Amino acid sequence: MLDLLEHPLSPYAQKVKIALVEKGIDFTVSTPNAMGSGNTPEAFRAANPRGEVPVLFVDGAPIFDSSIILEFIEDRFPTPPLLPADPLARARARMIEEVMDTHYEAITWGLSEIAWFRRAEGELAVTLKAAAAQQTGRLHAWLEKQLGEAEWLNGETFGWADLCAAPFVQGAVGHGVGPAPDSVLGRWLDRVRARPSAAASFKAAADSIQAMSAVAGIVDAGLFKRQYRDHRLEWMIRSGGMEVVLKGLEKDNIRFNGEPV
Ligand SMILES: N[C@@H](CCC(=O)N[C@@H](CS)C(=O)NCC(=O)O)C(=O)O
Repeated sequence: MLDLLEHPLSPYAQKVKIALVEKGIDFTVSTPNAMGSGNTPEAFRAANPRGEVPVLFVDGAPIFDSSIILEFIEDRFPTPPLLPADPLARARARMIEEVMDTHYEAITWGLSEIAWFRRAEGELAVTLKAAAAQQTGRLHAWLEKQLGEAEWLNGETFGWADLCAAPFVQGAVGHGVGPAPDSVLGRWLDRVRARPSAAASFKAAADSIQAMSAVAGIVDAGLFKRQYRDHRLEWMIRSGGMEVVLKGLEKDNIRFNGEPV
């Protein structure tokens, strides 16, 4: 029995959902109460000390971190394989995953902080958004290099590298910094969108965006503490948003990583 704790907008959770659907595996989904607030239920934090989704429960045993969950899924359900057969191609797929999880996600997270949580307005918002557009532009060029002449980032068939990149690139489209639709990467994204696994995940994300219009006030009141962690924190500082971090600390509406206990 597989039960996934997730949030539809989490690109990390989307990686896992797309993988499970591609493999034809049944699973349930639910979202922890107060997700993203820093005040999630004790039972959830016991399953993942970082208080993050996704968490996959396998007959009740929790696995956290999307990369570790994907490795588990591939080990436990090897058919159809999502990783290519060739060791070098497997390493390439995992490198793409790492770049998306760290560099790319930090940018779309930063744009969410501005769009949904109203961390920056006026000139500061313009500066941060311009930095994000430049950074995603460079990463799209890098992804196009990885794609080369192939149809999929994973090689000949859709797989690991594609499902690890697509939720993040789709998120960037929502923030207005996606690849041009007629570019090599834009056409790859269209091919991904045509797959039922990705289409279902992207639809669930789009359906849940509306709820985000209500969250800025809750953050401002300090009731919702956003997680400023590793690459995300670095993105905010190096893109010009040091004052966002300082204000968040002052207002006590940001937090850092939880620790394993
Ligand atoms: N390295 C983790 C990152 C997961 C992550 O950052 N999840 C976010 C949602 S996109 C989260 O749950 N953050 C907790 C919070 O916002 O309170 C993974 O790959 O699963």
